[in-house]
Amino acid sequence: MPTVRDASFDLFRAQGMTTIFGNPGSTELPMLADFPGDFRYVLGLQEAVVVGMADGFAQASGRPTIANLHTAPGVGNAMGAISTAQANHSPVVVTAGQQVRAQMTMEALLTNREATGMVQPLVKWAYEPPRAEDVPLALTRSIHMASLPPRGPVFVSIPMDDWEVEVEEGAGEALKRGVEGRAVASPDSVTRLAAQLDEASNPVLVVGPDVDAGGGWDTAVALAERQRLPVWAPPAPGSGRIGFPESHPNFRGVLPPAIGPVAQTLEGHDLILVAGSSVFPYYPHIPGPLLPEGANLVAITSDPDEAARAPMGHAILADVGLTLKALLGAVPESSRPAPEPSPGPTEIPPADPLDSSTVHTVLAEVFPEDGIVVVESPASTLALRNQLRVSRPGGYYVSSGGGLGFGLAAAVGVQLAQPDRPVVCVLGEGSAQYAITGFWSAVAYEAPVTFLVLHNSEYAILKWFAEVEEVTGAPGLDLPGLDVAAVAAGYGVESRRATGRDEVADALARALASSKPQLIEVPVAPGMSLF
Ligand SMILES: Cc1ncc(C[n+]2csc(CCOP(=O)(O)OP(=O)(O)O)c2C)c(N)n1
Repeated sequence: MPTVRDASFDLFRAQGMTTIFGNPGSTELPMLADFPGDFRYVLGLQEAVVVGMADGFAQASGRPTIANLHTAPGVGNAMGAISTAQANHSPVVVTAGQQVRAQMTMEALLTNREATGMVQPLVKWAYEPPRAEDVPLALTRSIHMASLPPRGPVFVSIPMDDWEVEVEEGAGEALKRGVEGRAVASPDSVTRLAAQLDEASNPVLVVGPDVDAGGGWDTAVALAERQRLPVWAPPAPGSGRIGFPESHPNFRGVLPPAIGPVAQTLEGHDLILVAGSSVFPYYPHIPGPLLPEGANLVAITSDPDEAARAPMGHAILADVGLTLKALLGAVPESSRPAPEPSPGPTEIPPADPLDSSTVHTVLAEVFPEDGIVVVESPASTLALRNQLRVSRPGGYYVSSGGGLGFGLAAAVGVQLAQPDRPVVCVLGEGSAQYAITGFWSAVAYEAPVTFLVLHNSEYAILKWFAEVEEVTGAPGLDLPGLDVAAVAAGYGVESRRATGRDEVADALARALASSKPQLIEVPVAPGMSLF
């Protein structure tokens, strides 16, 4: 009979999971023995980076992706990144080594004493198989759990002496299984929603990250056009992908991230249709009415938790892309007047020294049509959205959970999953530190990411929050003396500093044309950039 290792790698192969992200320790080496030639192992130098790269790869490939970690301390290092993968609805299959079964009860060195409990709230399913023979079935189950809606990370702990054990007869059957989970809303609810939409006098559409993840981009555009809907993106900090072209004339902008301001922004609309977003990823607590006076809200989501926890409105639990398609087929061409054309990017007056908004106008000029931007630049995310107007599916990734350390690592994973699309990773110099070793993986695996680091020598967003929260005298908000270009060069990334518009434009164009990772660090004025 095949060993657990052979059966598991056959499973990974059958599921198209031949790229494995990992950081190995002694407890993982037995899994990696005689590593098959048709697999690619992508080494991350710290576990948070391993999971961040796997998250980016999983989202950009649309496929479940393995992140193999080192027993308790390795899983511990990765917890923030696993929580981000959960917020991102990213199907990351986290596996970790464990002490041999004979030494677990005596808790020999490197035993993860409560492997499943450790990650429990951050994953859809956490498991340590009771017998070695069960490992391949546990991995099969974990892959299906990660891939079924709502997608998300799972965890399997595998004792290191399991890999050589032979599986039982018939074990192969389970490994061949497929599981499908995209379910459209019932015909009744589609008909009701279609009538509600068509009869509304001033409806509006809010298009969230799961529209992109679920392949609903074109349908959302067609629905907005047929029903003459103005379109908003959900609040930026909790919304990891863009589901609607931001250069489209119907696109109005990004909703503000607080209760009162959202209702104010949507004032005058009688129906708010939300697709593929939680309702809503608010952050600062600015109280107010949840909805404008007299408005109804209907949300389509594939996440039962999102559906249940919303503080207002009605929710339809179903595949977002398929349900939008059914809705599109059920509504007529509307005779409402077309929404006011989008105001387009805000004009930015020349700034010396450069500010982040100006840098984003330069980025917009050189950004390739099929480019992908991965963003972790908290004080300039809105300016980037305003200037860049991302308008291709799979073109934008940001951490949905608000945790830093995603951007740099995810950009490497996204680039490995999409080798033919240019990837630009925009980082604050503070954010870059949370996944700094990702530079090494970009070089080692020849991921030609263009890293654009906006260096303002501070945690600008936290200074802004301090004002909102009326906090004065907080320490730890300044970042003097960092040199990201020098650190990246130490990892082998070709790095330069650029000041002035033309120098930045030239450096970006050269980096985008390069087949190697490149970094451009730009000193920018402190403070928030909103446009
Ligand atoms: C894991 C984690 N730790 C801390 C924070 C808090 N935090 C949010 S934004 C921020 C500052 C980021 O600084 P930088 O990347 O330089 O961006 P800027 O605010 O200057 O645009 C920090 C520390 C966080 N979001 N996640």
